[in-house]
Amino acid sequence: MEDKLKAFAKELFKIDAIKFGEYKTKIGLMTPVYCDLRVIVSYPKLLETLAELMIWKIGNINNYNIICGVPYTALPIATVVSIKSNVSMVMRRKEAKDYGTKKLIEGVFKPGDNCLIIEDVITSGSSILETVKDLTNSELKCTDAIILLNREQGGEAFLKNNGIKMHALFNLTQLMDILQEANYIDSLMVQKVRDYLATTKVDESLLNKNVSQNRLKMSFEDREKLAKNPVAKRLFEIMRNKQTTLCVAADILSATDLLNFAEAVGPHICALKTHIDIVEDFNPNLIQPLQQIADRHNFVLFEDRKFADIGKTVEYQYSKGLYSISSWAPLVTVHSLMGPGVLDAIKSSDGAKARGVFLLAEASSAGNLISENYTKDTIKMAEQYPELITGIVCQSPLFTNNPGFIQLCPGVQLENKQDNLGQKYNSPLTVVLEKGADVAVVGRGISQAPEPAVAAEKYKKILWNAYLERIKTRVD
Ligand code: 6AU
Repeated sequence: MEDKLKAFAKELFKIDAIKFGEYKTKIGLMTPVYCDLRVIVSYPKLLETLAELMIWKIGNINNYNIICGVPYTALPIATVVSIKSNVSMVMRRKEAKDYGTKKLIEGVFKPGDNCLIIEDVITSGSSILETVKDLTNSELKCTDAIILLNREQGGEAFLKNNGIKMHALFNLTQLMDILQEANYIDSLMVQKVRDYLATTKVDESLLNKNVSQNRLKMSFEDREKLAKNPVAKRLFEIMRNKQTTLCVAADILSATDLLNFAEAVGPHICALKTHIDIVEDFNPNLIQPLQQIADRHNFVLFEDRKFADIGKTVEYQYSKGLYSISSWAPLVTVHSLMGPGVLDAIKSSDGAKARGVFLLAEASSAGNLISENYTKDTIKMAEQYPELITGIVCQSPLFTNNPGFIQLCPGVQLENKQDNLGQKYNSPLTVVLEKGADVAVVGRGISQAPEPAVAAEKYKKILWNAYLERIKTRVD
């Protein structure tokens, strides 16, 4: 294969795909060497060789369910790679068509499919990241890109900072060596290109313009600045200060047990989620000591009321009645089912000013009737209320381009995969690394453990390390 690679480099030179002189790159840098792979469509045998070399370089191409070429030059390359490897392809539109479905990604794929990016030349990496942004917005997973030529001008590091590992057939230096050895270029030109590589640096500000804000790769500190809802800001702050993304579900039937439980797990949690209407001996006097515990241990009280009625009724349920939720719970859950009137009701009801909503977009229970469109429309509804919405309750990495929202993921347990009433569980590692959870809700995994405080600490540590792992730049 190494010989094939060398022969291929020489062919590229012969067809003028690699030229020497004075050229301007896409982002405005002058360069003595220019690689124009557009001509390759006129040389089918070479295109075929390029595809074979890429498949060889990437190793196990069957790790990917989908491939995508960066438009436009890499589209024919990706097509041939797809045919040769039998891995299906999607196409990214540069602009969504302004009629019909407005899809940015054409082709058949499933959320979570692993997509390999294909590109001809990398200078800054910005074109690849534009494509990655659209793919991840469509819920495809992108971790690797295969490239014909790395111009060694910072693109590889820039991709790495954004979670993409680059695999290149050649560096510019290697390519120059092959061409010099074949006497296609002289030492003067080689020196000129070497000097150019040593002195040219891609302007960081040009690069940063294109950085995609993928919440899954961002720190809570950075995301806190982008949150518009005051409770989201507070949660981000608590999470990074206490180093915990654990929310416990305190589904406990007695007032005394609830207080004891809150006191025990308090040091390890960012939020305590209640179903206050299940407390058999509920009395409004329960609220004050609960608030004191929350203040002492710095966590948020979160009433999981799942409001789902017309706005006016929700206003009463939220701010009146025995529970007077808005007076003590800064956070509540809401169903999008009944429309935005519910959110308007929460926004305008009496009660404490700093309030936030987790909107339910997906559920952890088997056989739930939530459809893909319902989920998508729920996210859209949330985006209409950035000041009110703390985040989304869901089971998959949605809204990756909206780092100000928090993903809350219930159905988390180490011991069991399900209960006997349809609840489904994932492990803490899975929910953070695969499902996109920022905050994980653990109920019975902690409340029914022999020592809830010990269990809470254990979950806290696993979840926090998984978060650190997720935002870490890939170094391999
Ligand atoms: O860990 P568990 O199964 O003991 O408790 C899970 C908690 C319960 C549910 O009411 C809640 O999480 N929940 C939610 C929430 C938070 O709204 C949504 C969902 O889809 N699944 C789920 O279990 O208190």
